[in-house]
Amino acid sequence: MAVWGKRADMTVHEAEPFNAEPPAAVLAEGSATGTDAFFVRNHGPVPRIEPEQWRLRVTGRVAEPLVLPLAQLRARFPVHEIVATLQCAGNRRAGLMRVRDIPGEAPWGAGATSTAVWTGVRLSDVLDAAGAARDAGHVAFEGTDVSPEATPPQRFGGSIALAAAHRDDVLLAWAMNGAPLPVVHGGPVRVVVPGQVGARSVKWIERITVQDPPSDNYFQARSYRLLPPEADPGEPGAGFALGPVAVNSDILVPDDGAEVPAGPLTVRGYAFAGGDRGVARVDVSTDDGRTWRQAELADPIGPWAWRLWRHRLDVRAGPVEITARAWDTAAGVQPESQAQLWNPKGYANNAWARVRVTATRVSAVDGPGRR
Ligand SMILES: Nc1nc2c(c(=O)[nH]1)N[C@H]1C(S)=C(S)[C@@H](COP(=O)(O)O)O[C@H]1N2
Ligand SMILES: [Mo]
Repeated sequence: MAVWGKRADMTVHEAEPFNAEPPAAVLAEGSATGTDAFFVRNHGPVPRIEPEQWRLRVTGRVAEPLVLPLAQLRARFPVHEIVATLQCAGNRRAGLMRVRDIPGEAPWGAGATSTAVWTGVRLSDVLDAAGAARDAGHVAFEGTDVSPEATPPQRFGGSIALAAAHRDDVLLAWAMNGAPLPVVHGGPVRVVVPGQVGARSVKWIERITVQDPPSDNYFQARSYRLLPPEADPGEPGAGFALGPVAVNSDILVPDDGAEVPAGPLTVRGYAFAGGDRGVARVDVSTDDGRTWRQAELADPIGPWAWRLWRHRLDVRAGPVEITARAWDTAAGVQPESQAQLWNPKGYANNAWARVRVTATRVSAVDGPGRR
């Protein structure tokens, strides 16, 4: 059944809190993801906020604390629009789980990432209006939703460095793909921090605090950290907080395990690089990386968006393993092995994409018995 305005064919990892990803092939349909297909990652119940009741509080190391109703936020600052990909740190976790179990975490496939047009105001303009201290260290965000994952339960929050918060394209967004931001995506207003793991794009934003240390919120201090393989996931401050997304790609078409007709086969996927990096190239191999061919990248739709890619292969009957890897503009490349990336929370799997398909003969002449 369709919920939260999503397609009926979403893979729902959890109904409550609602966590769902679209079928991989749907993401390949266009560079911007339809709102009804955009993945959802929640850590607690979706809060219901009346837009008229909503207030944004800006506090901490500011000359003038602000309390902004939605109408004022919209009227007082220039409107800004970006196309940005959100990618959950748990995207592609299922691959890591095949290496070693990761209890209590959802087995996200290729679809914990999506791309949309976001409209709002620049966080930087709001920080300037509040007279935020220029020498502060971090900007902390707090949402309305209370997550039972923390003990005791805590509102979802996180932080980014002040320098990152002043980047032109960090938004307080109230619209997604040209329509009011849906409740499940953080409506009335969310943060969009392009290029960083999805967790920093805090939904249902209510409070922004300018401060020196990073946020001590559970989702910054304990969760969304990359731990060494043997670390205890409950240990506070272990590992490091995830920020910019490392270069990644996945194959969206064909599906892993699919049967395809022998002959021409178009492989399709996405590639994404966070931080200041862009996607430079995507390579495809059918011999486990001994040789590679370059895939065709779709035109860029913005500096913060993924690049869809395609590559035409000619496959012979039998099993075929298709591998893909993306390079970023700093010559970073996806690592080969998921085993080497395994970490206790299952984050940041950017190993080579792999799908195995079986190609079957189609013509009558080449039918069974003539192998
Ligand atoms: N308030 C709040 N913000 C949140 C979350 C949340 O659970 N609560 N989840 C975060 C995570 S982990 C991700 S990946 C993105 C997902 O955004 P989406 O649900 O709009 O796809 O929202 C982030 N912002
Ligand atoms: Mo996430």
